[in-house]
Amino acid sequence: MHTLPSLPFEYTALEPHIDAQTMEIHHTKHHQAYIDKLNAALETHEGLQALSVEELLGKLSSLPEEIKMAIRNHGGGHANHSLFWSILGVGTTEAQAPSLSAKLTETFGSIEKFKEAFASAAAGQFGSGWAWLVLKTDASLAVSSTPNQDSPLLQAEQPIIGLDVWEHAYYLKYQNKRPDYIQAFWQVLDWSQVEARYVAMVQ
Ligand code: MN3
Repeated sequence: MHTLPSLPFEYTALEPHIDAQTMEIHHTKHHQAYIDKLNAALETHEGLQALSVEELLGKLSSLPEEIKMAIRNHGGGHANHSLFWSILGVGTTEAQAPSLSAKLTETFGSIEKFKEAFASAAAGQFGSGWAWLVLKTDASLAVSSTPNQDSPLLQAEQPIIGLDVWEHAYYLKYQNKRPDYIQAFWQVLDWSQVEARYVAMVQ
């Protein structure tokens, strides 16, 4: 059984950038619903119950047809939100991500140019979805976006930073102003966590 991970901080911790009510509903209702539906899909597939959600997404094409869509949507939702919570925090800067910062500067020209590319992908994702910084199989970094709950793992890309741009992630505070929410994200991104993710991937 997949279970809801607890947040490493209080629901109020990201105020005023992400409000407590949004965080609580997002975590206890939206994320929990993906987990419930993922578990329901796996109920009759005992052989798959021991796999992590990342393992399931990585082998989606070989899974039984009748659960592929559920794993893609609800397994993706579980993996994406688990990552999202883990990289949120307050009061850090890219100085706490020396290896990743160096690679971002090499790839995009500067941290500011990376942020512009990421914000553009997040703003440009039509409808619901996610913006990503991913590590590709050739060890290069790329900014991308995916619709719905599609995980970069479906393309064998490893997500380092993910930003939820579904309206449920920001509508209570930001309404239609998605770009303001995207800018606020930089205030609550925990660079030490994304550094740890990156280092674990490349070592
Ligand atoms: Mn969400």
